[in-house]
Amino acid sequence: MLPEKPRLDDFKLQSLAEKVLAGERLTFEDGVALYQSNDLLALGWLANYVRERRHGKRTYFNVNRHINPTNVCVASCKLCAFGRKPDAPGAYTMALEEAFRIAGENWTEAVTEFHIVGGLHPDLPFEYYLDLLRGLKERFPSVHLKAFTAVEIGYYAHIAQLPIREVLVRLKEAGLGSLPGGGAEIFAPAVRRVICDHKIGAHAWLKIHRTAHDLGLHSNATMLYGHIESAEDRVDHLLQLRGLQDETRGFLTFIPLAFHTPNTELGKLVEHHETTGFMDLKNVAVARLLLDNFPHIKAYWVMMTPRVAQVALKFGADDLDGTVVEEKIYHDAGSTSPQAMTRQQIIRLIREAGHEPFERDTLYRPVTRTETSVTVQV
Ligand code: V47
Repeated sequence: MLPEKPRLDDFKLQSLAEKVLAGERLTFEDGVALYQSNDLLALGWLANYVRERRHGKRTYFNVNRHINPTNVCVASCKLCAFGRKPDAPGAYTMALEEAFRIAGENWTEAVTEFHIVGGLHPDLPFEYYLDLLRGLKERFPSVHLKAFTAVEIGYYAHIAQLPIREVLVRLKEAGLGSLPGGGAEIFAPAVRRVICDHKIGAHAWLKIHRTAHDLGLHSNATMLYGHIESAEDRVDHLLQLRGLQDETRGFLTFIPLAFHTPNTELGKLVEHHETTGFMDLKNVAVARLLLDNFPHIKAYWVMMTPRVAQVALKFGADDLDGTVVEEKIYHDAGSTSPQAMTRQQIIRLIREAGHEPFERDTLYRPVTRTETSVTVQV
């Protein structure tokens, strides 16, 4: 049983706490007040209250594999350590057969999702991405393809000279199941100009997700924090996401992403090398409180380390993504988290937090397993 009220050390949170307990929507000013408060335990209590109201002690996880078909990218975003120019050391582009081979490496039936994202390649035609999806579907028909950020979709529209809707329709026909949440970064134009000048802006990012939702595709959303953004920029970002979700109900999960400085240009503009545990947990809690229409908040352990991600389950997060075989984007930016976790390791983190592990597919449908088979309950 939850106590009726949180213990508040920061009395400025009083009226805000009352709103949360009453299930009322928080405002922009409330969001800024949450970020300005150092009463992390009160924020955590409130976020956990909302989390338990929705999900009880259930914590979701999935078994997925990341595939990054190319790191060659025409953009030169200051935040990124992954992208390379075509002739730079370490640049790679997978032939389709290679991508299919990597997808199947150490293959187990347990995998229910491929998470596919890559650079904006100057020479690959749109057909490459369609063939990639078709080939994966042919070889792994039961696996959900969560592929291509809105930034990539916008780029394909540009190279193929097609409207966004048409690009999404063709990708869906080829096997696309949903869109991941990357590329959102921070919507505020002044920040975007510095950290990812070459990416589509907020309006285009939101339009692509709106169109995907309209076509019946679900998607996720992210926010990159811990660089040059202000509390106001973060709240603005979250409320723009909340606004679109009010319209479409197409988002499944929000994932706060902590900026990793190593090997990035942006790293030279910030004072610290990494975000703190306090900052990571605060972002999870504020997201849970402001995004009242998002079903799920994900603690992405690759980004926040398994230790902090586990604690985040008490600060508003209800989802631990995932087994994540071979993550590259964060590891190129110096992440010291492991490259993968087993199902058993994830289940242990969840159980130790006193929660019930709930294996899901990408669309949060339950996955049940016997010794020999895997079933997604539709
Ligand atoms: O958009 C890139 C971020 C994102 C760095 O939808 C960096 O389920 C920190 O979106 N430091 C890609 N962040 C990852 C992503 C994601 C991850 C997990 C699950 C889902 C999902 C989506 O990674 C990029 C960018 O915001 N990123 N470089 C960096 N140096």
